[in-house]
Amino acid sequence: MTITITAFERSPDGGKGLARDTRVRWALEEAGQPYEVRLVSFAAMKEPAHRALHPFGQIPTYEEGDLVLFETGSIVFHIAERHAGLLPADANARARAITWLFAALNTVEPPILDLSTARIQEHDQPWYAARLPLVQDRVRARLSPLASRLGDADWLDGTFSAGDLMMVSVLLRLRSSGILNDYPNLADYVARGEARPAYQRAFDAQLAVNTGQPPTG
Ligand code: GTB
Repeated sequence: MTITITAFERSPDGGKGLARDTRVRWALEEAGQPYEVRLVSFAAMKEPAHRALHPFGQIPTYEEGDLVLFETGSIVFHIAERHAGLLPADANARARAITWLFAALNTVEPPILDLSTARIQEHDQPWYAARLPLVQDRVRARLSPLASRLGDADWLDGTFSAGDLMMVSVLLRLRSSGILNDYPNLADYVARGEARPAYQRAFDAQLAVNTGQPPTG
């Protein structure tokens, strides 16, 4: 059955892979599933036709036959459940991988988004300089224990899983802040994720949309 996702017609990041269709593309690539992409403009996202797929008028969405999903956590989990490659077979290891997927979205991503919002939207506010260190501290309060838990392991719980896919996707948003440089094992972890052929294919595909160049791979 054809899988169709939606993505920005033009991502505001110009193809750095930070828009959330990249994590869905990555999951589909890891699972070896072909997919189609419908590009939507900011205006079209707020139209009833798109809101029927995504009540909040955002990307990405996921369509597969009668099934329509939104929220990248739910989409990646769905892909991981239906196809091999993103969740271990052992029931307890699987539950732990799902725990990391939730941890990435519920515990690690919120302060990272807050930092991103501060840097992009609040930098000209008179209180920005006073607030920024507080926001950065809240990011560090998540990165320090995450770095301790990862230690010198390649992945968070044995083999690469949907939990790592989501955690790396979330951490990538920090790159421009420079904070990851203070956590070398997390920086290496992100680099390991980015080096995966499935990530490269996903990245190249979204880049092609944003530069008008066909993917090379
Ligand atoms: N919780 C939802 C999920 O995980 O699926 C959040 C979805 C979401 O935030 N979608 C964003 C969107 O549609 C695109 S990814 N925004 C348009 C709108 O709300 O009107 C977030 C994003 C956007 C741009 C960059 N960037 O340019 O760097 C990075 C991330």
